[in-house]
Amino acid sequence: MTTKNQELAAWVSDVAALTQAQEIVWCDGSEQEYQRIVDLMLDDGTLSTLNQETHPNCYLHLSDPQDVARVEHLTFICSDDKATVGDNNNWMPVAEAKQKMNDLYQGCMQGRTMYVIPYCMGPIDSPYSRCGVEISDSPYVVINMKLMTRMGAKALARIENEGKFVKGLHSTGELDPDRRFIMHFPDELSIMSYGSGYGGNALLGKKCHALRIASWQARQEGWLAEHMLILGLESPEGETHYITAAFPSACGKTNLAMLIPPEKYKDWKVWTLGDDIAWLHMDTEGQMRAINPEAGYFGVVPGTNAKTNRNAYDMIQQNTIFTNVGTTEDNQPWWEDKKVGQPSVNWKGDSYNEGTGPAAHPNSRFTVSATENKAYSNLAESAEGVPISAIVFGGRRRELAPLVYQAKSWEHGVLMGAGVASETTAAATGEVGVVRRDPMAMKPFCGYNFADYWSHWLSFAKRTDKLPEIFHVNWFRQNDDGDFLWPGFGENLRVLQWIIQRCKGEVDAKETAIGYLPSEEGVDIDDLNIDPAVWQSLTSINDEQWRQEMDEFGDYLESFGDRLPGELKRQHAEVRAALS
Ligand code: OXD
Ligand code: MN
Repeated sequence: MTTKNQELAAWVSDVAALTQAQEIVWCDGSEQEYQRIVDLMLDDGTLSTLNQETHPNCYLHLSDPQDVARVEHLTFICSDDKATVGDNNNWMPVAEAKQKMNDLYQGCMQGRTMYVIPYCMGPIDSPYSRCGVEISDSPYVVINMKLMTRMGAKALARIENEGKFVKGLHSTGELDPDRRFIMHFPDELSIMSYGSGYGGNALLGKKCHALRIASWQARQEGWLAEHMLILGLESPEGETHYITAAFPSACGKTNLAMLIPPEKYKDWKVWTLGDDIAWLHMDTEGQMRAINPEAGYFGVVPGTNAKTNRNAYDMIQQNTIFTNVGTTEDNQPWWEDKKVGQPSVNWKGDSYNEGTGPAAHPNSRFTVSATENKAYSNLAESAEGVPISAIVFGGRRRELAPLVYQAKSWEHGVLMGAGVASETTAAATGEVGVVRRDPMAMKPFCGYNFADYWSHWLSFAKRTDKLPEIFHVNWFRQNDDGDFLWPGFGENLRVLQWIIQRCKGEVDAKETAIGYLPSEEGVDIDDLNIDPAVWQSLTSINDEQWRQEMDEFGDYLESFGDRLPGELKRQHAEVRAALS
């Protein structure tokens, strides 16, 4: 296979010359190709077979122990205007970054196969979808891209028709952390990644294209590229509302997107459209619609069990690539909190001993096609996407943020999103458990200055009067002993139900300085045995703590200087004044 697209053909041959690849393989995305590459990896030991009786077509990949997460400190946005990139990103001038990367790529694929991977982010026939081509020397990338995107011949055909695509060049290099960079060139829609084979650093369709580059394009073209799940909530009467929700990495987006209603709500149904990324467009009627650009899940494994997420647990029993989990004596995948089986080998391939660290790396992952999910909505394949009723922001906060509250307006909702802060997780290298500001859960992913990004969000208010309602949730409140105050998981449905009732104007709420909170009877918790004092603290605010929070948040906003939209300042001042 080659291509009719001159630009693509020329780029492929330039890269082959630069990297001195031994062979070029154009990926067609077929099942046979997938199997062929799996077999090749089984042969060279970069993949191993898991127990095929219990886990048919499941494989295990153990990454380099120094390459287990996204590397935010080595991730750069390169454009000649530093101010446009903003202090929320690492910045490098284009020429310097290109020089650095071209030096690294020089001859890096000698003796290796260079795969050309055309892919489409979003349904292949959707006007909202965008295509890209990743060139990579990693077979692991090829099989993951096959599960995560619409990859291969159909994507190439669309590229040849449209003529426009994002260019992503990736080499695992030597996997040396000192020779590792993830560079983005939004002005020319290109990405260069070197030195890591892991997830978001290497599967360039995901964070690099669908968020960092896409957020830049979205600003220019009037839409939003967001770190959000998309779900449909169907009532017993058969009415479905669609919700998007933004949470920082490893804060339960996959669990929420696949929620199984508790017994009391068994006639309700949650449909999954996406678990990580949403592209939001306004249609000609002024309705915001969402598509999921991805076609599969790259989910965090630890904690997934039959109780916490039955759908995900069932989904990963077959046709799944596991990365960095442990294994049992009989070669089944094993991870902390799986609740069944015992580990015998850990994620480094060594025999497992209690007290020498977890069996599965905390950021170990499953890669699986979305079609394996029983709750997958066929509307995820629809070209026009789904209409969004509510946008939910959330973070992992031990204290402060109530279980749920609603913004008073779109503009106030933008402030709420900008105010997201969360405890860090193992999804990125660095300290875990420290609260950091993570506006719209986009801190690692917004490809341009947050101040301009907030202006862009605010601008939607002028375009339509049918915008979604905005909410904030916090499933992670704890008492002094570290116990969670809210049961979470399936019970979160009760909060989603309140959210939809609020969107429909069916239920009253308490007005507070920070937004509308559930009134006494607002959320159905009758059968949950929650102590009234606990419920009271989940659904009220501590003015003193909030004053402090708003002051810190205000300082953070001020750090964006003159670019900070006046409207956001006004919204902040209003909330702060109401707390005084
Ligand atoms: C992810 C992440 O992998 O956010 O989705 O890190
Ligand atoms: Mn994510």
